[in-house]
Amino acid sequence: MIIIKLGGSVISDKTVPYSFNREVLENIAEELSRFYPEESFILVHGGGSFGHPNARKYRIREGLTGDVERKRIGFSKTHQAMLKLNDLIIQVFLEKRLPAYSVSSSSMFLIENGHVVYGDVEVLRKLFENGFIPILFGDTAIALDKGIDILSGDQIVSYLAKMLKPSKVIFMMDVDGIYDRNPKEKDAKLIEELNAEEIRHLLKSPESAGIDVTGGIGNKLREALKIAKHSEVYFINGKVRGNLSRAIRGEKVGTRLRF
Ligand code: ATP
Ligand code: IP8
Repeated sequence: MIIIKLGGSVISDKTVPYSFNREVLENIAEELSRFYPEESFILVHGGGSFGHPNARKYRIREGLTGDVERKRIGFSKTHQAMLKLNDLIIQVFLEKRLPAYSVSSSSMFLIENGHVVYGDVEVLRKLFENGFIPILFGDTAIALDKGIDILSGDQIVSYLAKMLKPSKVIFMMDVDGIYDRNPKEKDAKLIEELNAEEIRHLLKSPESAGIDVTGGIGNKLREALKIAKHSEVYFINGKVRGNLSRAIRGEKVGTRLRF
């Protein structure tokens, strides 16, 4: 079984509200159909320009504080925005005859400090044992510490990997892999292979490595460090046709973690 994280930056333009990269999704679905059903998949997608603007507007990460009535409405609206994005993705898969099946993360997980503390994966296990491709997503979540919060797709991937021990976890992003500094900086170099020590070094020295540890990529690397103890981990550019197939086949592409 392979778990794939579809980055929000791959499926959507984060600067354009409610934008959906349909063509990119069609390519991804086509590539998956070359391997399904011999290989089973679970997909988790990010919020892109559907979830994040709502989460920001209603300050969901601050929890159920302040004007709680407005907060509750915002919590629901953020979830509904994610359902819309999820539906667009599912429709593309169904058109390609792939039995994608939507699973709402907010109905499955309880969180604390942004991490999953409860999540029953049995339904998920049965879904893929019966040939479905479950598609989860970063979502709103009930939080034990502050009532409500946002659960990121990367945290979901990390929890599912711990519970289900997939052979591979593939993070699809809008850049070619992990760089030695922010890829927007001049002279940034792609790192083709990373071991545990090198990841710890990148996370420990954000200035020299140019990695924003509080941002998305730091979180991804921290989670990947845990996942790589039992599964192969790849970071690839999800917008480049053929990359997903290469990672599924275990060929050289993007950044691979070697432990
Ligand atoms: P989401 O988590 O919202 O689904 P995503 O999975 O697409 O989104 P981001 O959190 O946006 O991923 O992280 C990917 C971004 O991180 C890239 O677009 C890149 O610009 C940025 N980034 C910063 N530093 C690095 C680095 N050292 N290596 C690779 N990407 C980096
Ligand atoms: O994009 C966030 O998921 P992520 C989901 O994977 C919401 O961090 C609702 C903003």
